Amino acid sequence: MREYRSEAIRNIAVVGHGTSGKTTLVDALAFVSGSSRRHGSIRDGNTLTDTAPEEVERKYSIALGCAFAEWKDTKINLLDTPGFLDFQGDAIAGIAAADGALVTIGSGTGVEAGTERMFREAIARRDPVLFVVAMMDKEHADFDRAYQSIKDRLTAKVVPVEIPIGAGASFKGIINLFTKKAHLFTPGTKAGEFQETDIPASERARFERYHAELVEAVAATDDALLEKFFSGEELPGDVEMAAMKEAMKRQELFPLLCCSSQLTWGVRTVLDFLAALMPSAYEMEILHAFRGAVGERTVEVHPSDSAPFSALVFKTTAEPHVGDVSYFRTFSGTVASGQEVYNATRDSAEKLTHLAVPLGRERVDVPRLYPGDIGCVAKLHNTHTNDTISTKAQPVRLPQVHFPDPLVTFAVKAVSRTDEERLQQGLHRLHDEDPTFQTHFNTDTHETIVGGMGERHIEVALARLVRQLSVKAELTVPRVPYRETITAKGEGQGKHKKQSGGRGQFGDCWIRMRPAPRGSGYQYVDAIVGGVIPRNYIPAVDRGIQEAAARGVLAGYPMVDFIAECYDGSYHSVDSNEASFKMAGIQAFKTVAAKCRPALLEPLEVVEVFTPEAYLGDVLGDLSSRRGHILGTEAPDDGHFTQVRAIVPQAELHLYATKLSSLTHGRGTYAHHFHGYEQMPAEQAQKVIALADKERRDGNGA
Ligand SMILES: Nc1nc2c(ncn2[C@@H]2O[C@H](COP(=O)(O)OP(=O)(O)OP(=O)(O)O)[C@@H](O)[C@H]2O)c(=O)[nH]1
Ligand SMILES: [Mg+2]
Repeated sequence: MREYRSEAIRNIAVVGHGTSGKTTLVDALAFVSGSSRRHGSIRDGNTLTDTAPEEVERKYSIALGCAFAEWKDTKINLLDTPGFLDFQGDAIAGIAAADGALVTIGSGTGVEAGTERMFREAIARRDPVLFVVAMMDKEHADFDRAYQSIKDRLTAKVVPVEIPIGAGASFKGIINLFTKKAHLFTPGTKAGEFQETDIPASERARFERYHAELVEAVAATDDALLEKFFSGEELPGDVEMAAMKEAMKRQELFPLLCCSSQLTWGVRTVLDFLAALMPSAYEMEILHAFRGAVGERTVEVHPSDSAPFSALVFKTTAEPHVGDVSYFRTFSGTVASGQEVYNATRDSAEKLTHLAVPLGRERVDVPRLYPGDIGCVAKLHNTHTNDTISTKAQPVRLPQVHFPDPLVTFAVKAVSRTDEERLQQGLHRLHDEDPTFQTHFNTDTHETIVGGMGERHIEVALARLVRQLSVKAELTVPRVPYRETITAKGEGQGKHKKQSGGRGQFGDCWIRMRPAPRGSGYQYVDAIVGGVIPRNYIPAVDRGIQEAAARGVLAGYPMVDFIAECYDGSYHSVDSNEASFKMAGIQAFKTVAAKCRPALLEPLEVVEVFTPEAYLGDVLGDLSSRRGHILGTEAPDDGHFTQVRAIVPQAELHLYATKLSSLTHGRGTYAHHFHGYEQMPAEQAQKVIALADKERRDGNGA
C-alpha cells in the first residue's frame, strides 16, 4: 500500500443511533473505493468491522472497528462505532481519535436518542460533522422527513448537498447540488457505478429549491460571498465547496448526504464529499491546538513530520492467536516499523514490530506512518488504552479519552467455585479491552462488583467470558453496604470471667458510648485513672470494641460514628490477660450499643439527570418513588434538556439507567456520585433488619 502524508489523511468517526447503517456504510465505503475486496453485509455476518462472534451473532456492533478507504489520493480512515449506548465507550473513543464525525441517520427513523447523543459529543469536541441519510432504498425511506428531524432536534445549520431521486423501492439516483448533475443507478451495480446525466425534468423544481437553500446557506458564512450572492453573481462550485469546508470547521454548517450502502448507490459521492469537506489531520491542528505534558510541563504537539513522535492508544483488543492489539492515533512525528518507542504513561520501553494499519480484522503492514494516521501493532508489553507512546527523548503524554463512569452494577461470581480465579482474570481482561466495563472487590460487602453502561453491556461481557474462557458467571443485585450507628448515649459493663481448672481468665471494663458526627467513624477514649485497669490491657478493650462494632448489633453491618470511652474496670493479678480484656470489650460494646438506640445508615448518591422537558414530570415522579430528594431542576440554554439534581438512596438505584431510558425513550442520561451516609427511615430499616435476621437463621448471613 502507498504512503499517505498528513495532508492526504482524513480521520472520520462514523457514529449514530443503533442500527442506523454505520457498519454497512463503512463496509461499502471501503469496498467501493477498492480498499476492501469484498462487499459484506450484516445478514451474512461478513462486514469489515463487525468481526467478533458476539457482533456477528447479535447483528449489531459492540466494539470500535477500524478500516480505511483509499479514494483519489486520499486515505479516509473510518472508525465504525457501536450505536447502542451500552457500548458508547467505544463511540467516545472513536470520536476522540478522529478529526470529524459522520453521523448516520436511519432513512425511516430520522434522528433518534443515539444520534442526538453522539452529535453532541462531536460538537463538544469541536469537530466538523457531516450527516448521511443511510438506507435510502429501505421501505419507508423519507429523506425530507429525516432532514426535518435533524433541523428539529439537532441543528438548524444542516443543509443538503445532495438529494435523492426516489426513495425505498423506487430509489434510483442522487442529485449533487454542487455539480448540478444527477447520478442514476441501475440494478446490478456492483460498486456504486453510475450514469451521470443532467437533472431530469421531473426533479427540476426540487433541485431548484434545494440548490437555492444551499447557495444561500454557504453565502451566509462569509461576508464576501454574501455580497456576491446579493448582487446575483453565481459562485463556482469549488469556491462554494471551499467555503463550506471552512464553515464546517467552525461548526457553522453541517452538510447532509444520502445513499444506500447495501446497493452501493451514492457511496462514491459520499467518498468524494468526505475527501473534500473533512479536514486533514494537519488542518485540525489549528482547531484543536493539541497539547500534551512532559512531566509537569505543557508542550505543544504539532502534526509535522519532523516533530518528535507521539500517539495515543485509543483501543486495545485481544485477538485470538495474536494477543493484544493496540490501536493508536499518531499526533506528531513519523514512526517506522520496528522502531523503539517509549510509553510515557507507564514509563516503559516498547518496540513497534510489524507496524500496520487496520482494515477490519486484517492488519496491513506499512513501513512508516505520518502524523495524523491511525495504526495498530500487536504484542506491546505494557501498553493500555489511553497510554501515550512517544520517544524517550520527548516523553510526552497526550490528553486521554474521557470514558464515562458505569451506570449499572451487579455482583458477580463464578457458577463453579473452581472458576473463581479465571473469572477474576477474565473480568480484568474485559476492562483492558473496554474501559467502561469496570470491576472491583467491595470489601464492605465481600462481593466482586462489575459495572457497565447498561444491562446489555454486562450481558455481552459475560457471554464473552463463556466463549473465551469457558467461565460461567452469575449476576446478583449488589448488596447495599449499610452501616449502623447509635443515636443516644449509654454506658455499661463488659465482664469476662472463666474458671475452668488451671489458670483462669478475667477481664472487666465499663464503657460509655455516645454518637459522633456523620463520617467521623470511630474514636476510643481512654479515661482510666488510678490503674483500675493496667495500662497494657486498655488497648485490648479498644480492639474488642472494634471487632464487635464491625459486626454491628442490628443487622450485621459495621457500626460507625460513635465514641467509646473506657472509664472503669477491674483486674485479677493472676487471671487477667489481653485476650480476656478484649472479650470484656466485646461484651461491653454489645451491652451498651444495644442501649444507645442503634439505627441503620444507608449510602446516598447525588444523581444528575438530563431529560427532554417533555419527560420531566415522569422523571421527577420516578425519583420520588425511589425516595429521592429533589435538589432542583435547571433548564439549560438550548431549551432541549432539563437537568434534575437529586439525592437518592443507593438501594433504590439498581438498574435506574434502564428505567430512565424507558421513561425518556432512550434520550435521558444521568451521572451519579457518592454523597454520604444518612439514617434510614424506620420502615425501610425494619425491612433490612428482618432480611438480615432471616439470612442469619438460614445460615448464610453476610
Ligand atoms: N435496505 C437496506 N438495509 C440496510 C442498509 N444499510 C444497512 N442496512 C441494514 O440495517 C441494519 C443495521 O445496519 P448496520 O450497518 O448494522 O447498522 P449500525 O449503525 O452499524 O448498527 P449498530 O452497530 O448496532 O449501531 C442491518 O440489518 C443492515 O443490513 C441499506 O443501505 N439498505
Ligand atoms: Mg454497527
